[in-house]
This record gives sequence, structure tokens and C-alpha cells, in this order.
Amino acid sequence: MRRALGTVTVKAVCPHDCPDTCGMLVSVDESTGRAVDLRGDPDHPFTRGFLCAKVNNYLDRVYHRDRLLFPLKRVGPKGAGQFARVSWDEAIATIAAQFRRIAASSDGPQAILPYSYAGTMGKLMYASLDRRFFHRLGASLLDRTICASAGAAGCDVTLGTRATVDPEASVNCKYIVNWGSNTSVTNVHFWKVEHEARKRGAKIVTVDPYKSPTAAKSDWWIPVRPGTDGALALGVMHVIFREGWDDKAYLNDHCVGAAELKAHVLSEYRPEKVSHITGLPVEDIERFAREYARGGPALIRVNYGLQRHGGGGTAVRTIVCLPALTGDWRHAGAGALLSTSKAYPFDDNYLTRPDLIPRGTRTINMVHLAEALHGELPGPSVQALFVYNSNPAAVNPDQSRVLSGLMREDLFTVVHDQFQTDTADYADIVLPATSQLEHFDIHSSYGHLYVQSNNPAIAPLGESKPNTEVFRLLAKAMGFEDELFAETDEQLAARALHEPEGSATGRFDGITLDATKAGPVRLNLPKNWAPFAEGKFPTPSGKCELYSEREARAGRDPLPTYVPPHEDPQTKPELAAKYPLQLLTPPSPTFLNSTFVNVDSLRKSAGERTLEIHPDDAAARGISDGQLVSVFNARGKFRAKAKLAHTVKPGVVVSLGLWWRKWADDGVNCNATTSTATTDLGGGATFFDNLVEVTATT
Ligand SMILES: Nc1nc2c(c(=O)[nH]1)N[C@H]1C(S)=C(S)[C@@H](COP(=O)(O)OP(=O)(O)OC[C@H]3O[C@@H](n4cnc5c(=O)[nH]c(N)nc54)[C@H](O)[C@@H]3O)O[C@H]1N2
Ligand SMILES: Nc1nc2c(c(=O)[nH]1)N[C@H]1C(S)=C(S)[C@@H](COP(=O)(O)OP(=O)(O)OC[C@H]3O[C@@H](n4cnc5c(=O)[nH]c(N)nc54)[C@H](O)[C@@H]3O)O[C@H]1N2
Ligand code: SF4
Ligand SMILES: [Mo]
Repeated sequence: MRRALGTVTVKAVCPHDCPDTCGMLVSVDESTGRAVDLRGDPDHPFTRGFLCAKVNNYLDRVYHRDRLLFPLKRVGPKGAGQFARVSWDEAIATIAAQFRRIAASSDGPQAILPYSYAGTMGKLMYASLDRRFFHRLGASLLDRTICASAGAAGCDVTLGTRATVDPEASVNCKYIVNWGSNTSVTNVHFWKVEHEARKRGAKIVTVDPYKSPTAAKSDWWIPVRPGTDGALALGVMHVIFREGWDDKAYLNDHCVGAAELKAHVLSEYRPEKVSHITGLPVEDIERFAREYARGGPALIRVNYGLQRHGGGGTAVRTIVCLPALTGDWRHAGAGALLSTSKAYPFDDNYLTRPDLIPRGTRTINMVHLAEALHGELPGPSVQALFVYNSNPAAVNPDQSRVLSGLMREDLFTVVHDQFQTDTADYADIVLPATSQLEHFDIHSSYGHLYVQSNNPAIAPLGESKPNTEVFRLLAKAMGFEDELFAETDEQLAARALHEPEGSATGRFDGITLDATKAGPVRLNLPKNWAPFAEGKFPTPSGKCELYSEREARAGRDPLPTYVPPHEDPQTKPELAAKYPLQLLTPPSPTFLNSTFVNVDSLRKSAGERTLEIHPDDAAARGISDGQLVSVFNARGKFRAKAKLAHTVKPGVVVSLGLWWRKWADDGVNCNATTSTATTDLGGGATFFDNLVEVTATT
């Protein structure tokens, strides 16, 4: 007798660029093969049975009426979005022919530029055969700096690695600082940890120029002036040293440069000066230092918002010095948390094969896409662009120039995505991508310490294909060596779980691929892991480097100092005379960067494009609540509805992003005004370092 068909449950993983990396349970109707329900895994220690508002509706995305189901080729003018269906064979043959032509031309293969970011964070779909393919081809390398590289570089100076704690252990903290972090929105499962800590007596503080949802729910909102966090941290250090609250034993045993740092902050960063820079009252700086140093164990959840300024790298370098002064690294869950991603010893070199990169290949910083498309960078001009896992027409700075670059008649553009994004409108070939429910992957996380596999729940929709498969097909069409592309996705994942030779941390010992398919497996780390309790920083000195010889050798300041934003009213008064307002453009809570803008329910809950402006700034410009305004600078402009609010101080305005052109009546989004200038360390993007003026539109 045959078993009656029913519903099966499949263990999946949320693929989105979010620290929480949730475990998901997908119910599939066996008779139709359709996913009918999706929810958070109650057995996952970090997910704890709930998903965020965006992914609760994930099936609306998977089965969206606009899913790309077939390859397409352009049949209308560039950018007009007119396409006709073609076969995979034709699409792949067209791409391979173009790549061969360009590689054989005098420009060579470096005129081909891959462009990807974190549409999916799965190890295989994020970076594996795609990298092997472009390395073997000899294409230009892409430096993936758009999000996290400034903070990573800042952490490396001080700690030798990312600021990491065991996030589940943070429940024991007594003082938690969300520093440039909208935790209740961008890291909801860690917000739950903070909330539990609060029930046990912790105080929650948020340092943010914007009264974000997190700031609004905190015990104390500290509205620092944008881009001045480094100065605030140095002022806090001044008070700690002045009052003798520093943990002298920790500084002595596990740090280098405490004496130099002490002398530096005592002479250079008096609270009065820091007050002038940050716009915060002296009493608040003193109080913050006292509460932080005396009210611990304390954790600083340092996130990405404060990095997106000219001095963002040094600001993070400076902030992550603080737990050494207080000795908070001694306590599990306390210290500073930027990302747990480096806790995983995956064999990335095996997946991506950097040994295949031809010597002398140039690297293009992804923030400079506008310059790359306009032939303004050294080396051959870009003739072909292959976009996947990203939507640069919406997310990149200097949008107008990105769009005019994509309009170039002689540029051959391929976009592999699940949807006809703003970028796909400019493509010559569009390829349909599977969603996370339709392919296998293995995941690390940047917000917890579990390894998980994503089991496919349903068959690929239409003719969609996973990233890995696209590069197998392309490699074959290009005649590349079989052995580079022959392994299956599961074989790749199993191999990536072997630690690279010579760096055996043991954290994967005993963890099999099968175990990760059955559910989340914690890295081999003790419960209440405290990585720097006994120092052992992976810096050249093995200590926390408050003073950095490496920075001195690189011609930079060996001690942390305040680096002002590129566009700062205090240091650039001529620019501020024309464009006096500092514009911040974080994503809307119901979008994930530009993902989900096309899901009707989420777009509706995002509401209209607004500009939050202080009533004094509005009055000075004759702007009333609800009025349509133009937000502009020399780079470009966009329109939004004025929202008079005390969520910002005078001089600061906020417009939540990241809309698609298709849903904007002016055909652009906030990135029409943002700059391609990069951060002081790490070459990161400076989206929030942006002076604008605002006028009522007529
Ligand atoms: N719902 C949702 N969740 C997300 C994302 C999303 O788009 N939507 N994106 C994901 C991604 S890719 C990332 S990188 C993370 C980002 O996570 P977060 O860093 O938490 O996110 P942001 O909203 O970019 O920035 C956080 C806060 O920094 C503030 N900020 C801006 N400038 C400054 C400054 O100079 N100093 C200080 N102290 N604060 C400043 C902003 O006002 C904002 O409220 O979130 C991830 N999670
Ligand atoms: N003004 C301003 N600009 C910003 C930011 C900001 O706060 N303000 N935030 C910045 C940050 S933090 C980041 S991380 C970047 C994010 O920039 P992106 O990484 O470009 O992020 P998304 O907009 O989410 O676009 C991801 C795309 O990948 C596609 N995708 C998803 N899964 C797959 C897959 O399996 N295969 C393929 N081929 N495609 C897939 C999605 O459909 C989506 O179109 O944006 C940055 N831009
Ligand atoms: S919280 Fe983050 S990881 Fe969890 S479902 Fe939402 S986007 Fe995905
Ligand atoms: Mo990001």
C-alpha cells in the first residue's frame, strides 16, 4: 500500500544579509510539491521560533508573480526593459562568445568585471564557483567593500580580527550600548538577548544621530553628531583614565600602548572639546563614561551605521579599544561585537581558488562602479559586467553616474537574479536565479556561532538555476578544465568543512555535512566562550594594540585619533554654506537594502518616501509637514515627503531607503545624492557622509 501523500517539513536557512542567519522550517505539500508554510525553527537556539516581518512573508517572494522564470535577451533600447525569452543554450553561448571576444581583444580579460554582493549569504552561492570562474578567466577582481570593510579594517588594527563575543552569553551583561546599530530592526534576535539582559537589570543605551526604533526603545538615546563617534570614544577614554577607572591589570597584561594612549587622550580629548565635536553636553559624555566603566559587564554592539563616514574605519578602531580599558573582555558576552564571521574556519581558498588569479590582475573597489563604467580607473575600460547577488542600480553611491554608465551602448551586461530589478532593466542578458527554497547551501553567520545547511524544499521554479550551476555551464562553454567545476554543491560544502592546512582551530572537529543538514550545529567552542579573556589577540604582538606599529609603518597615526567626515559642516564650512544638512539614508525596516521592495505588503508597510527633518530646519525653509521636498547636492537629487519630527537634531535629516526606480516617480532613490568617496581604512562606502540642501518643490 502506498503511503498517503501529506506535508513534509524541510530545514532551511534564511539566506539574507542579516546577522541572525535564522533556521527556517518549510512545509511542503507532497502532492503538489509546493511550499505551503514557512516559519522560524523553534529548536534553533538563536532563532527561537520566530522570523522577522520581512521573511515571515517569504513565500510571497518565492511565488511572486514577477519571478524571472526563463533567460531573456534585450530586444529594445538599453535601459528600456524590453526583453524576449531565449533558451539557456543561447544565453550561455552569447555570454561565452562575448567573454571570448573581449578576452582576445587588446583590452584582455580584465575588461570583464564581475559584480556581486550579498543577495545570498550561503557559502556556495556567495563565493565559490563564481570566483573560480572569474579567477580562471582573468577578469578584474572586485573588492567587496560596500558594507563592512571599514569596520573590519578598524577592528584588525586594534584586535587583529573582528570584534567578536559569544552573542548568547550577552544576556549576562549589565550595560549594553547599541553604537550605530539599529539592533531592534537589523538584528532582531540579538535585540531579544538585549531585552532579556534588561529584564535581569541591564541598561540599554543607543548612540545614534537618529532616533531609530532601537533608540526609541532604549533607556537612553545619545544623539551624537554624524561621523563623530571616534571623538566620543576618545572622550570616554579621557574620563576613564582621568578617574582611574581603567583595569590596570588587563591593560598591563594584554595590551600594548596603554601609557601612550592615556597621555594622548588626557591631553587631546577633554570633554569640552569632545562636546564641541559631537554636539553632546559635557555632562552626558561624563555620565556615559561613568555608567559604561562602572555599570558593567558592558557590551558595545558596534554596527555598520557609524562606519559609513570618511573616518569610519578609525572610529571602529577606536571604539573597540574601550573593552580593554574596562577589562570587559574578561566576561563572556561582554566586550564589543561587530561580527562573528571570522569564528568559522571554512576553507574559502578551496572554494574560490585565488591561486588561479593571473599575476598582476587589477582590483576594482565596488564603491567605484560609477568610475569603472565611465573608464576613469587605471587599466582597460570595462566592456562587460556580470551582476549577481546585487542590485547596483539601486544600492551603489552616485546613482546617476552608475545609471549613465549602465546605459553605455558598448557595455555588455549580464544580470542573474530572481527578479527584474532596476539593474536587470539595463542588461543585455537576464538569467533567472533559484530562491533559497530551490537550492542547497551551507551557512556560517555573522551574528551567532552555528553552522547550518539549507536543504532544498521545492524544485526550481521555471528554468531558474542556482549561481553555482550558471558558472558550471559558463565554464564548460569557455572550455575551462573540468576538475574546477565538476564537484556537486554538496561535495563542495563537505570539503569546505575541512579546515585549511596549518590553521587547525578544531572548531569543525566532528561536524559532518549530514549533521548540519539535520539542524544547527554549534562550532566547537566552550559554552560562554570569551575569546579575549586572557588576551591572545591575533595581532603581530599577540596583544590588544592600543598603539599600532603597523599603522605607524603605513604612514598613519599609531594612536587612535578623531578623523572628521569628508563632508562635515565643522571642517568644510564652504561646502556646508551650500549644503548645510547631514543626510542619513539607512534602509527602511521592511526592506533588506533593495530586496523586498517589490513585495506588495512590505512596500505598503514601508509607506511613502519621507525626509525626517527637525521643525526648526523645516521652518527656516518654509517647509510644512507632508509637503513634497527636493533633497539635493552637486551629485543629484531625489524627492520625498517632509516629515517634521524630533527624531533628528537640527542639521541632520533622514530618508529611509532603498527604493527601486520603478516605484519612484522621479526615477531615482536616495543614492542619487551619495558619494563614492571611501573610508580612511578598508576602502568602505561613505553613504551617510553626505551634505545636502532641502527645498519645497513647487
Ligand atoms: N530590516 C533590515 N535589516 C537589515 C538590513 C536591512 O536593510 N533591513 N540590512 C542588513 C545589512 S546588509 C546590514 S550591513 C546591517 C546593518 O545594520 P545597522 O548598522 O544596524 O544598520 P543601519 O540602519 O545601516 O545603521 C544603524 C544606525 O546607524 C545610524 N548612524 C548613521 N550615521 C551614524 C553615525 O555617524 N554615528 C552613529 N553612532 N550612528 C550612525 C543610523 O541612523 C542607523 O539608525 O543590517 C542588516 N539587517
Ligand atoms: N544609501 C544607502 N545605500 C546603501 C546602504 C544604505 O544603508 N544606504 N546599505 C549598503 C549595504 S549595508 C549593503 S550590504 C548594500 C547591499 O547591496 P546588495 O547586496 O546589492 O543588496 P540587495 O539590494 O539586497 O540586492 C541583492 C540582490 O541579490 C538577488 N539575489 C538574492 N539571492 C540570489 C541568488 O541566489 N542568486 C542571485 N544571482 N541573485 C540573488 C536579490 O534578488 C537582489 O536583487 O547596499 C548598500 N547601499
Ligand atoms: S531576522 Fe534576518 S536571518 Fe532572520 S529571517 Fe529575518 S532577515 Fe532572515
Ligand atoms: Mo550591509
